[in-house]
Parts: sequence; structure tokens; C-alpha cells
Amino acid sequence: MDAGTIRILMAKLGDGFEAAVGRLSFAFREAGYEVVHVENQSPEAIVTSALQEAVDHIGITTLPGAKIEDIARIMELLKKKDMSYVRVTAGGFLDYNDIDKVKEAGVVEFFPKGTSISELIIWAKDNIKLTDDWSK
Ligand code: B12
Repeated sequence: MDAGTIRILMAKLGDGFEAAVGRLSFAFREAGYEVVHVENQSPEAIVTSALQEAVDHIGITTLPGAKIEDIARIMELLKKKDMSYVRVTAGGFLDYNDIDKVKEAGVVEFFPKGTSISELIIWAKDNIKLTDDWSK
């Protein structure tokens, strides 16, 4: 692992639709991030991977119609394990009302279906940091 390289866990929550997380992982690697890519995971498995891989950030893809409770559970587990320094971004499908709930649960940003990859990378450069930076 290179010092100074931001590590992201890119995770697909729930069953199916693993192609989207593959595409996102590829795009973030091309943009210079180190990406650990996991598919079709439970909230518990996602948080365990984040801990074991010592990532700086978690990206969750929710295609399609994911359960808001699962995202809230990820945030709760991060808190329980004293890992709130690992910030979480998500994207994919959610009802409009659930997008507000995801942010209330602590997710930094939610990107709905159709957001362009270049828009994501521009946002990431400004908002995804090494975890050390957040504690300063
Ligand atoms: C490919 C696809 C499939 C493939 C999946 C292949 C695979 N192995 O993954 C197959 C053919 C298997 C499939 C099946 C089904 N599909 Co389908 N599928 C799609 C399709 C065409 C593209 C999804 C995709 O991969 N997008 C690529 C991602 C990268 O793009 P994106 O979704 O726009 O995501 C952007 C943002 O949301 C954001 N983002 C997303 N996640 C994250 C995460 C982070 C961290 C960040 C920063 C950003 C981010 O960034 C992306 C940048 O472009 C969509 C329609 C569409 N055009 O979106 C339907 C779609 C998702 N499917 C749909 C449905 C209903 C189904 C089926 C239930 C159909 C059926 N009756 O069988 C099944 C379910 C299968 C299952 N249980 O998993 C619906 C979902 C509706 C809903 N509201 O939930 C859609 C929207 C089609 C439609 N209009 O009805 N599908």
C-alpha cells in the first residue's frame, strides 16, 4: 500500500447487479485511488472488509431498490467499532424520500442513477480524503 494513496472499499449491498460496482471500481482506479471491490455483501461483511482492508472511505452501490435499513446499519456498525472516521458515500436506486434518510444516517452524499462518472470523480477529488486528514 503506497503512503498517501487513498483506499476505497467499493461495495455492492445485497444481491445481484454486481456489474455497476465493477464499473465504478474501474473508474476510481483509473482516477488514482486504490480500490478494494466486494460484491453482494451484507452490512456486517462490508464493515468487516473496511476494517480488515484499512480503507479511508466506503462507497456503496444500491442497485436496485436497496433497503434504507441496511445503509443505516452500516453507519451504526461503523460507530460501534469506533470507525466513524471512515466516511461513506452511496449511489444507485432509492426513493426520493429515502435519499434524505440516508444522509440523516450519516452518508456524506448520495448519487442517483444516471450521475456521470466524470461528475463523481470531480466530487471525489474534493471530498474523499485520507482518514488521517479528518482527525486533524
Ligand atoms: C444492467 C442492468 C441489469 C442487468 C444486471 C447485470 C449485472 N450483472 O449487474 C440484468 C440484466 C441482470 C438486470 C436484471 C434485472 N433488472 Co436491471 N438494469 C440494468 C440497467 C440497464 C443498468 C444498471 C447498471 O449496471 N448501471 C451502471 C451504473 C454504474 O450506472 P448507474 O446505475 O446510473 O449509477 C450511477 C449513479 O447511480 C452512481 N452510483 C451508483 N452507485 C454508486 C456508488 C458510489 C460509491 C458512488 C460514488 C456513485 C454511485 O454512479 C453511477 C455513475 O454512472 C438498469 C437501467 C439503467 N439504465 O440504469 C436496469 C434496472 C436497474 N433494472 C431493473 C430491474 C427491475 C431489473 C429486474 C428486477 C428485472 C426483472 N424483472 O427480472 C432484474 C433484477 C435482477 C437482480 N435481482 O439482480 C430496474 C430497477 C428499477 C428499480 N427502481 O429498482 C432498472 C432501472 C430498469 C428499469 N428502468 O426498470 N438488470
